[in-house]
Amino acid sequence: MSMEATLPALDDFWMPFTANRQFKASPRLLASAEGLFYRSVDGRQILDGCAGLWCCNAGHGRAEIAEAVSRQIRQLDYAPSFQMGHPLPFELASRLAAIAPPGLNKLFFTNSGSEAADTALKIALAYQRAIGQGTRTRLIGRELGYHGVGFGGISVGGMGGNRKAFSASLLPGVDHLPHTLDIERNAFSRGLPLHGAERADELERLVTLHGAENIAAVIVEPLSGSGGVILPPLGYLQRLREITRRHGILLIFDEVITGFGRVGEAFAAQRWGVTPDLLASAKGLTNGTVPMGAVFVDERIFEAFMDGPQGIELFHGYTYSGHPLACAAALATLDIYQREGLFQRAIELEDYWGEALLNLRGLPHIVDIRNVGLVGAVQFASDPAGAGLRGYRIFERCFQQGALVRCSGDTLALSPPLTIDRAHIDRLLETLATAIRAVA
Ligand code: PXG
Repeated sequence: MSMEATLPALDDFWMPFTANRQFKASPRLLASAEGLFYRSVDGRQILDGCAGLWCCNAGHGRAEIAEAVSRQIRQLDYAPSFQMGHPLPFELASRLAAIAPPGLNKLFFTNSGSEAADTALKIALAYQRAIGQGTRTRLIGRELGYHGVGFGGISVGGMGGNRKAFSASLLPGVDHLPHTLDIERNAFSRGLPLHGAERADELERLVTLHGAENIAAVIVEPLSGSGGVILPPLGYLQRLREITRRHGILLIFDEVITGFGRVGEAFAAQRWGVTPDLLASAKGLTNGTVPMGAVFVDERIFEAFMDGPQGIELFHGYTYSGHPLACAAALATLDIYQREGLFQRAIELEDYWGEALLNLRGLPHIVDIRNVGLVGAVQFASDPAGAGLRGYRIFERCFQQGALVRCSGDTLALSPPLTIDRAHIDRLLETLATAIRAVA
């Protein structure tokens, strides 16, 4: 029997963020995964250049996680978390508090990055009200930012395509900072770009425009992933921190992508020495195995709620907040990260990775290469026939040649598992170079 004959019909699954008709005409299906590799349904090895979707930081098929989850489902499959509890989320919260940036030691659990981002925004709004700053209702996001797909996330998000169809129903009172992509000044930077910290000063302009007393929070990704791997210029995050603090505005980092070692240290906040008031995470929290998100909250914010009237302090939560299987997966994942020193891995490999990426310079149509930690991006000039075509062609070709990369428009993004080594970095980038030569 041919492999194809065993495949299900593809008609009825409405695929997320996918060109469904194009995909179903020529599907790319993965059947299994182990270590740094996927195996496709037609039996080909695919080197994972994306850690799945930025989430499988410890690589695939980790037996410790599988065993922890399967033990847990037998012991306690589900327990309600409203006015009830079970030990695991408490244990996990303590473990996370121990690796968190200073003071961010209170944890709210969600099931995804979108929910983590929305939860952080809601806590920020409720906090301002709780401390008598109820006029602070505005939220500031950033152009090209991505905070998932909830109404809060797309409102503060800055990717036009994700907002257009919902334009009339976005949150009111949102404004956006400019993004920090500046190819003219920063193309082919090694690590964080030198130019552009002053773009943080746009926040002063928004404060003047709206009044600080009306602004609750600013939310940014320390580095924008989905927007095309846009790095923070040196000093930029420090400046945002200084301005938000001076005006009583909360600073939220969305570290759904940057968390759990992607840029070195546990979080970008630590790598770049800037501590936000709230931090949203997901993805790498469970190595992508069981859906889970977590919001790290500064203890002073938490205490403000605990000082209020007795009763439910925050009217927010999910049926699956602190789900036993997700907690078991996260605890086993943290054990692996710590045992294998994976939060240091992106720092150890950063120079080699950056150098290897920059070696692609000179291949056709490349206008910029960006790298930091174990993140990379190669940006191409758009094909005159249409934006995104060139990026998609290279992505497809890489897959045919045995490497998974991501394309967002004409930018290819790379974020391999932190378990990658130099030989596999070489193999990944050789595959990419071959694809670029063939179809760029
Ligand atoms: N915030 C950030 C910064 C993200 O990158 C989310 C929130 C939403 O997470 P959930 O779990 O709700 O999807 C994300 C998700 C890509 C890509 O290729 C990135 C994401 C998702 C899918 C693709 O850049 N990030």
